[in-house]
Amino acid sequence: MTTRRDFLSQAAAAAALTAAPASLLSASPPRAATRPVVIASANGLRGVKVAYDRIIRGTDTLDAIIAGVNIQELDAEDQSVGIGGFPNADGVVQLDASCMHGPTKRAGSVGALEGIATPSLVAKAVMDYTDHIMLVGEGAKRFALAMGFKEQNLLTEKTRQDWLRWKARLNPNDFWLDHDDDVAIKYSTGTINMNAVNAAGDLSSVTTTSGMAWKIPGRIGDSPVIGAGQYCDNLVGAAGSTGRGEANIKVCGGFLAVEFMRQGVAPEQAVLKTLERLAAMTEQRLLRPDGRPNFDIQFYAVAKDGRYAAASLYEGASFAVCDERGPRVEKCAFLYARGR
Ligand code: SD4
Repeated sequence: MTTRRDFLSQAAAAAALTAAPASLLSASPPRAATRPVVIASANGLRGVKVAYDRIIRGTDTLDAIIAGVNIQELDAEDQSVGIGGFPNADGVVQLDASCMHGPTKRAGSVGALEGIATPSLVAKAVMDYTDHIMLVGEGAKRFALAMGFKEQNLLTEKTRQDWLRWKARLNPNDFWLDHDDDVAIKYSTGTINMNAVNAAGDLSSVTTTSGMAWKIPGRIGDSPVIGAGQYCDNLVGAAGSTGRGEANIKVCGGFLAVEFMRQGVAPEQAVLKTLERLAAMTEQRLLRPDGRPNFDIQFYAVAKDGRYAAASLYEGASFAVCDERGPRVEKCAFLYARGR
């Protein structure tokens, strides 16, 4: 039997449904932040502190997080980003990056950029100085040089040696001799994604990477794809990803995580639901016998009100965060427990 109270709440729900088209854009967006927060992939621990300190001093959120990721781009020891990043199959370092600035609703991106150590800044230059959003390859490099960026050799001796080992072991019947077989090549998973919100609730996001080690020349991953590698909507939140880019591109994961938050879903559930979609979209050849993906990937999200979260397909990943409690590493939520 329908009571008067049931009837009234059903009527209210029906009225809300009637209003659906408008609410699709504005459905319960989180309130403005009361406290600034910067979150990043785990390799961004130094960067989140730099970005947070700048935001507190009034620096724009995008300028602040780009300063944060520049630390990894210029660190030759980080083999997943900028100088020292793993090269492609030809031994050439090709970098991808993209950024979004919430308050101005603008975005910039570069793909397969060679010879410039800070692709995040080139992506921002595309955003600031052109009517385009994405430049790739030779055109991206010419643009960067015209904007005053300096060309340099991004291949360090360490990454060249790793590439040589990979190449020599590719095929036992080629003309390359295998050496030092006892040396394991370190396949670091890397890339840096960073997202921030300031006290006014303004948001930005950036992702920068050298992409997959030994990729086919010209391959572009998710990092420079707006809506995949990162996405930001100043009404709602920002999100980004590290891990297997090919999997992320198919679900537009950065965008999807922000869309879940737009619907009122909390950041942790938003990134977990994004991972669920990604797992469901994984093709058969990439599934383990137990039906789970045979790769890992992470999503990071911050809401306009300062709530934040990160999640990984598999247990064990961590991420970096900085707020009024200082910089620290926290554990990612996960979809699948290890060993189960
Ligand atoms: C890519 N998503 O190019 C990047 C790689 C990455 O940890 O994040 N590795 O697919």
